[in-house]
Amino acid sequence: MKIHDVQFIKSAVKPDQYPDYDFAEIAFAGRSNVGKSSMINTLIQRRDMVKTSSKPGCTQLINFFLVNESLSFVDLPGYGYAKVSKKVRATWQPMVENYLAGRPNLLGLILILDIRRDPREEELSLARWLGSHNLPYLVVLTKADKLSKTQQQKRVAAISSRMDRDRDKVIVFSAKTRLGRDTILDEITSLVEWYHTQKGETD
Ligand SMILES: Nc1nc2c(ncn2[C@@H]2O[C@H](COP(=O)(O)OP(=O)(O)OP(=O)(O)O)[C@@H](O)[C@H]2O)c(=O)[nH]1
Ligand SMILES: [Mg+2]
Repeated sequence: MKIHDVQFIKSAVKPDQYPDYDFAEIAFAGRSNVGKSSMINTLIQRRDMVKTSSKPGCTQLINFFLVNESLSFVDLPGYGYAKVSKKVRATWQPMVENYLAGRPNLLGLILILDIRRDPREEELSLARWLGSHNLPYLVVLTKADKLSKTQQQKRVAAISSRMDRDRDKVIVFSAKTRLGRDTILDEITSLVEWYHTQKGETD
């Protein structure tokens, strides 16, 4: 897939604020500060289309972007950031869960982990939830530039086994070197093609 056009559509906290379109949608989820927003910037090749920060808790709303006027990317707020107040955390979880459960055009998720860290309960339970709702997801291990090639392969083996995933469904990525960018875009393209086939059959 070649990306030639990206527009920021809007931010939302609840379903009646989501954009009223049914373009195939891909959401980016993961722990706070893991690099979700940076990954979207790398995929769309805009250094700062999506706001990023070295401080966790940067993205606090659900942000919708329209790619090539036909594909929607959604940057989700991160979970598991201990320093935000209980009140803020209590609004995040339903915000993301409502989105995942209530967005009919959501095709799949990019579940992002820091390649150096083991998945924790949040990632494992999100993966189980996606599985039980038949929502496809791709596991992407980011910040790979922090490790050597050998260390990367060791982490792929450990994390894919922990998450009970085929190794070839776990992608190594770096926003810094763009490693893995084309693979992620290819996977997204396959998902979108599958979505249009399905839609074509029911429309
Ligand atoms: N070395 C390295 N740093 C990265 C990479 N991806 C992101 N970062 C850095 O990690 C920090 C967090 O990146 P963000 O993209 O803002 O993370 P996020 O997951 O969107 O964070 P929240 O919006 O707070 O949930 C920033 O300082 C980025 O520069 C990467 O692949 N390699
Ligand atoms: Mg962010």
